[in-house]
Amino acid sequence: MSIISRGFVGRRPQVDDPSRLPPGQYLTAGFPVLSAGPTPRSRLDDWTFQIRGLADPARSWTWDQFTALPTDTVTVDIHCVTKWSKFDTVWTGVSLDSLLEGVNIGGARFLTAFCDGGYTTNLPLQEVMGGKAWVAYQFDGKPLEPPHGGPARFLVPHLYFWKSAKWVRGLELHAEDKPGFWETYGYHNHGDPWREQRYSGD
Ligand SMILES: Nc1nc2c(c(=O)[nH]1)N[C@H]1C(S)=C(S)[C@@H](COP(=O)(O)O)O[C@H]1N2
Ligand SMILES: [Mo]
Repeated sequence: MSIISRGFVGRRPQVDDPSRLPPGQYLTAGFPVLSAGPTPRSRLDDWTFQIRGLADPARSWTWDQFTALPTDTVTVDIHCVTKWSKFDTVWTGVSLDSLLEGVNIGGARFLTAFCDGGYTTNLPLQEVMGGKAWVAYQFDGKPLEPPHGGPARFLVPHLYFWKSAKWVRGLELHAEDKPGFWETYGYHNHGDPWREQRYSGD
C-alpha cells in the first residue's frame, strides 16, 4: 500500500455501524468550521436570548439568567450538507421545550432563529419540541468556542447542520414559514439528512 493511500484511509475513521450514517455522508474525526462570514464576538454582558414574534409573553434572558436555566447534556451525531458527519458529539444547553415552557405560542407554527452576524434559519415548531433541539453553550464540557458558535448556538441534530445556527440570539415565532439564509440560497427548506434533502427540489 502506498503512503498516499495509507494517509487517505487514516483520515477517514471506520464506520462501525453503517446504519448511523445517512446516505451520501462520510465520517470525519475532526470538527470542520463552516461559516458564511466572519466570527462575531459578542460580550457576555450585552448578550441576551429572546423569544419574540407570536410569543405571549415575549421572553428575554441575560447570559447569567440563561445559564442558570436547567440544562441537558446530550450525545448526538451531526450531519453537514457538505457531506461530513461526526458521531457522538457532546453538548450541554437548554432545550427548546424549557425555553418555550409557559409561553403562549398562539397561532405560531414556525420559527426563525436569528443570530449575531445576521444569519437566520427557519424551522417548524414541531421539529424543535419534544427533546429534539437545544440552545447549546458547552461542547465536550467546555465553553463553546466562537468559531463553532460560542457563546451559544442552536443544536438541531436530526436535521442538516446548517439548521444549527451559530451565535444564536433568539427565536422569532411566525404563523407562516419564512425561508432563512441558506434556505433562500437554494438549500432545502426542511433538510432531513435521512431523506437527503440537501437542495430545494431534492
Ligand atoms: N450564524 C451562523 N450559523 C451557522 C452557519 C453560519 O454561516 N452562520 N453555518 C451553518 C452551516 S452551513 C453549518 S454546516 C454549521 C457548521 O457548524 P460548525 O462550524 O460548528 O461545524 O453551522 C451552521 N450555522
Ligand atoms: Mo453546512
